[in-house]
This record gives sequence, C-alpha cells and structure tokens, in this order.
Amino acid sequence: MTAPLTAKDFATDQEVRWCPGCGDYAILKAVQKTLADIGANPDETVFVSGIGCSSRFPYYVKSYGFHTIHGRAPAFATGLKLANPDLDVWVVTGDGDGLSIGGNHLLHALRRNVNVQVLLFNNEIYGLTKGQYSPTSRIGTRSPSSPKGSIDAPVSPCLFALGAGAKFIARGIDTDAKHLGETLKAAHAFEGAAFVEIFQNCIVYNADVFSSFTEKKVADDAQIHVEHGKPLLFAKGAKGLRFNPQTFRLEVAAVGEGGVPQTDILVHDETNPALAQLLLSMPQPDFPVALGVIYRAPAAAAFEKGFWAGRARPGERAGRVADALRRGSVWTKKAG
Ligand SMILES: Cc1ncc(C[n+]2csc(CCOP(=O)(O)OP(=O)(O)O)c2C)c(N)n1
Ligand code: SF4
Ligand SMILES: [Mg+2]
Repeated sequence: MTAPLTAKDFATDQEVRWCPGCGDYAILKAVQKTLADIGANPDETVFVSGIGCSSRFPYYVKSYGFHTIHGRAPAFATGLKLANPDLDVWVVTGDGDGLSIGGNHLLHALRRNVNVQVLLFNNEIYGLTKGQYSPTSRIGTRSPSSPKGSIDAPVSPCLFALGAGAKFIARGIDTDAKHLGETLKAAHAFEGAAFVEIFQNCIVYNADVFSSFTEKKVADDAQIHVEHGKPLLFAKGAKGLRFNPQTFRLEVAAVGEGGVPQTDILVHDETNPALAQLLLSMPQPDFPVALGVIYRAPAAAAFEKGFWAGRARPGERAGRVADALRRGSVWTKKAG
C-alpha cells in the first residue's frame, strides 16, 4: 500500500515568484494541506486560473493545471467539467481577474452550479500590473489609476456570488490557516459551484488593507466565525448578533450580565439566503466581518450532471462533431 500524500507532495519544483511576504504563500500552503487532507489524487485534480499574481497558482500545485486567459478561468473550468465530470476542478482568480474582465464568466459558472471550487483571492488591487485599483478597492484608494483616490463604489465578491445564484458562499483569511483549511474542505465537499473569498494581503501595493479585522489584537472583536446551528456570537461570547424586526436589520448586542440573554441572539442557518445577505452586508467597523460558511443551499443538481443526463457520455459518442456541423439545414441558392 502506498503512503498517503502529504502537503509537500502537492508542491512543484517551480520557483515561486510572489513578493516576499505576499499572502498568496499562506493560501498555497493551506490549499496543499487541504489536498492532502481530502486525499486528492493529483492525476484527477486540475487547477485553472486566469491572469494575475494569484493566477500563477497552478504552477505551484503538483496536479494538472491551466494558466488561461484573463477572466476566463470559469469558462475553461466549465468546459473541463463538462468534458470530464470526474475531474476535481479548482478555479483560482483575483478580484480583478474574477470581477473586472471576468465578472461575466464568473456569474455564469456560479448560476449554472458547475461543480468546481472557485477561490477568489481578494487583495482589493491589481497586484500583477503594479497596483491599479480594482472593483473591490474601497472609495478613496490611491493608486496609479486613481491618483486622487477611487470614487467607484466597491463590489462585495460574496454579495455578487449570492446575487448570481451561487449555492455555496464562504470566506476565509490568508493567514488563518486552520480556519481557511476547514472552509476549503467544506467547499470541496459541496456538490456544485463553491465560492470562497479569501482576504489576501498584497504587501506591496495594498499592504494591511484588512488589518482592522485580521490583526491578532483586534480579531476577536472584529471577526465572527459563523457555524450552522450555532449562535452568532463573537468577542469571546461577550457579543452577539440579533435581528431587529422593526428595522429588518442586524444589531450587535452585549450578551449576559447587563446585556441581552443569549436566547435573543440569532442562530446561524446557512441555508437561509436572507440571513446570508444580512451577514454579508454588515458595515465595518460597527459590525464584525463574517467568516466561514455563510451560505450553503440544500442539495441542488450540479450543472454537468444535468447536462449529461440522457446524453451519451464522452467516449460513447454516436458521431463526430464535423458530421453534426454539416448535418441539418442545408440549402442551395438558385442562380438568378
Ligand atoms: C486582456 C487583458 N487585459 C488586461 C491585462 C492586464 N492584467 C493582467 S493581470 C490584471 C489584473 C490582476 O488583478 P487581480 O485579478 O486582482 O490579481 P492579483 O494580481 O491582484 O492577484 C490585469 C488588468 C491582461 N493581461 N489581459
Ligand atoms: S504584487 Fe502583491 S499580490 Fe502580487 S505577488 Fe507581490 S505582494 Fe503578492
Ligand atoms: Mg487583486
């Protein structure tokens, strides 16, 4: 019997070309460990990316990989999954790749529920092209393309995913390896398009943009780790989220002595899209940042399953593409 693969077995001999201190390194480690933990078979695993620093990912994972065209990783992944549904397909994209040029492609992979894991590394900047502002950059972000500060309202990747009809939406942080690993495993276990936003520090062009909730000393107060069936508590249980039916909004409440009883605090229901919307819309710094599996719809058929239902499987095809193209509506134009 061969020994199970370890995280190191998923590392390649390629020189990793990210800047020292880039958050991408930690994500790479977390993904490699996840692959080992889930017993992934490198011969049946494919990483597909677009263009960007984050999109260099497939070079560094010992599996099959495609470094494709800017924004088109979801389209390649959809084709791959349709042609060979047995492959385990991961998409790696950035906030620019996935939400600027590739917003359209991402939307369709999510709404179709193609059974792939989409990891969107959000550093709120175009790293590879030297720091232009991106669709997730905050208002006021100064960059070579917004020297006076960006005036564009940023898009929330997870709210975009929810609006697109994604059935699994989660969030993690580059440096919280344990939590990120658990989130990636949950994404992998989901049958359908699993969207994971990973807050990733670009130390060169947008350093510490997430530090207000990722720094160790503020994390307890500024993050809420949501878990299905568990009360929405944070700050070591001293605070929680409750629903105000008058305003139809969430509120932060102190829990226990001098505060509200814990029974007032909402219990996380990951199958509730309205709650997902509320958790993803919480403004900072008044509210904590929601992390973990925020939305997981009850079972829905993956796209490729529906596609192949009642069709001949690849390898059992009845004819050739060329014949199909030449068949059917053919007519001859009469002279005169
Ligand atoms: C068609 C096309 N347009 C523009 C570019 C330039 N370009 C390369 S990567 C990139 C953005 C990358 O940003 P992001 O996806 O956030 O990745 P990061 O580098 O931050 O990981 C752009 C605009 C390109 N390569 N191809
Ligand atoms: S530019 Fe930013 S995102 Fe790109 S490798 Fe360097 S630190 Fe990482
Ligand atoms: Mg980016």
